[in-house]
Amino acid sequence: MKVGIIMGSKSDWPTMEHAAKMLDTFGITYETRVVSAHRTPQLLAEYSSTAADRGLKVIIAGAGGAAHLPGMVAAHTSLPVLGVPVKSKALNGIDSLLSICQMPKGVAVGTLAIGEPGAANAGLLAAQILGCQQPEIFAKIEAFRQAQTDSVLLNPDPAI
Ligand code: RP5
Repeated sequence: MKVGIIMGSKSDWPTMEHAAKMLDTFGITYETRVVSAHRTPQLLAEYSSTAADRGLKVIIAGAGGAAHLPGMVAAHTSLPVLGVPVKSKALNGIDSLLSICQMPKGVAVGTLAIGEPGAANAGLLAAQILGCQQPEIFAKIEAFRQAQTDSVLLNPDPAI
């Protein structure tokens, strides 16, 4: 596995599966786990502190509400951590977004958009990070982007 996709709860999966689907697009292997910052703090410490030794290159971490998971994972590993703010019921994910993006200086979390687009883009960004070292992944990303461009240019009339 090259990427770890973790989330605070099973209830985050409908959002986080979009990260997995994006990695599938590029043929990148990953593992998926529920790892909660507040319900399973010891598992969080173990998972993130052993991630690099287990061969992971990037961790995608999604959580909602008071979303400490990505920051706590980043505190335990020097691997790049991509945080996905899961949409919460009370505040529509604004709470998740601010919890994840406002990391104090010195420990970085790359924060994506709230919800499904953020999860998909976390998968894409993980692929781009891996693509810096792996030309075959880089080529797939270039093809993916070109296909998006072509689909717009080939159908320029929004009324059709
Ligand atoms: C967070 O609390 C999870 O990431 C999830 O987004 C939210 C709600 O969790 P559940 O109550 O659905 O398990 O820890």
